Amino acid sequence: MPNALIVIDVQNDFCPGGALAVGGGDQIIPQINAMMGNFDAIILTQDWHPQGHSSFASSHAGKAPFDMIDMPYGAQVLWPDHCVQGMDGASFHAGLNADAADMIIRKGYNPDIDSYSAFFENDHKTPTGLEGYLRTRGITSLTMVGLATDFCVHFSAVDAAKLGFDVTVPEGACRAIDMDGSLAAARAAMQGAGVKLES
Ligand code: VGL
Ligand code: ZN
Repeated sequence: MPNALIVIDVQNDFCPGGALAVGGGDQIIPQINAMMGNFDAIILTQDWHPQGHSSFASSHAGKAPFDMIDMPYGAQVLWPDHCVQGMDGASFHAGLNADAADMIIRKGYNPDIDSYSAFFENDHKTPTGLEGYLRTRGITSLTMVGLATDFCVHFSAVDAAKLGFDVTVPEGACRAIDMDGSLAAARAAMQGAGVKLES
């Protein structure tokens, strides 16, 4: 059965020196590039926010990065401004073999809703279209790698498993933000949804 490698958000802002740097975020890149030959399809996701996005702390008076806020769709962590459309921080890391991608899916472009998952925005309803792309290509098995384990990889993997895809997350090819136990919670949620965690 056709399989796909889904590379989540390996962008400058999530790598050391970036606006929302994930520790060791760039260390996974050689491994991800080396995996690409083992899949029928390679899909990259790109966090892609307009200026003033509602997930940015700077858009909310009196709020600081990593504060929480209640949005109409649920609780939302507020982030430093990151991955602004067209800015260098939103570009894929130069070391990533982005030329190998069959498909690049952008997310987080809706000013009012964040989108951690590659499948649905954070309202868990609005689709990105990735499911249709995978199904029309006959892809049933997904391996998810990238940044960050506890946010975008986590939400993408859980949604994919709920949609019925066979999902594996090799954790060595991911790195986490890990705030307030978020990595442990993400691992439990992924395992609970039937995602296979590998080293
Ligand atoms: C991400 C926080 C905000 C991620 C994206 O890629 O995990 N995290 N936007
Ligand atoms: Zn984001």
